[in-house]
Amino acid sequence: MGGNRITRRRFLGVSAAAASSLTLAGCGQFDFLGQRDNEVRGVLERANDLTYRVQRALLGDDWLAREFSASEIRQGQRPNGSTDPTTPEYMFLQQRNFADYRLEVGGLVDTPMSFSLEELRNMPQRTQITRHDCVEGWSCIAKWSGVPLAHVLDQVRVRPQARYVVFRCFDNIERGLTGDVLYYESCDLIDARHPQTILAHAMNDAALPVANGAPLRVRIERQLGYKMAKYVSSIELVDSFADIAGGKGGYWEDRGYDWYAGI
Ligand SMILES: Nc1nc2c(c(=O)[nH]1)N[C@H]1C(S)=C(S)[C@@H](COP(=O)(O)O)O[C@H]1N2
Ligand SMILES: [Mo]
Repeated sequence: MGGNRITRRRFLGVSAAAASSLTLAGCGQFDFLGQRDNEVRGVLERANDLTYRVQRALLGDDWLAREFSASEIRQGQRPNGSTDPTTPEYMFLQQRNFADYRLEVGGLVDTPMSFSLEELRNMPQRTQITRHDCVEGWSCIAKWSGVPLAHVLDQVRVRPQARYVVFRCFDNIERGLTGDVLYYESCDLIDARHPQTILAHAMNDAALPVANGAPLRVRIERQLGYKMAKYVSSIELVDSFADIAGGKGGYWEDRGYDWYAGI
């Protein structure tokens, strides 16, 4: 990677400055934010939006996350969050070693489709050794293999109105009296079509373990760990995620984390 990488920390400085000038100058030159934001939304959320805009503007859409060599894989990928889903749908599939699994892809597409694991494994594959950074402060280098999400999106033909990809997951990250809360995530189409964004079915040269998201999890290598949905059951193309769950685009986002978690 070039010597010009800008870290998230430096961005947050830039975007905090941008956010305060936004407050002073009003929303004049940021009308695209004004359409979605209202007065109640916090400055932090604007700062996150600006982090996103600034990162896109300064770094461009195409830069690749750093890749490592096999000798830099020091330990297994540390499982985090859900590690053993107990929803009936998941346990049923797990019992049969995911032979009946099908990834559903729908929403704003011309041809909704579903794919078996074998079909996904027979598509063009990409393998990459990358570092996973969890917001809790730990990192792991691991090798991931799978089909580029861009390839899957091309099969179903994404409609022009689509802006985001939503990943729905099998795992009940919360088990409450009122029912299970399922994990979900989302990204924009720039990250969805990025060459390192893959639907991974293998990790460190073996089938993806249950603890790390079997049978399929997404890798979005330029963002933090919580964006990388495990146990993906379906993919939906949408023009807004305002009406999904808490409306912020992900399980952790609904609980206050940034939607754009660029590293
Ligand atoms: N479905 C689902 N995906 C998830 C999570 C989760 O709890 N459920 N946790 C997230 C978080 S916070 C991290 S750090 C990574 C952990 O991935 P790993 O268990 O393979 O290390 O998965 C992310 N994706
Ligand atoms: Mo995480």
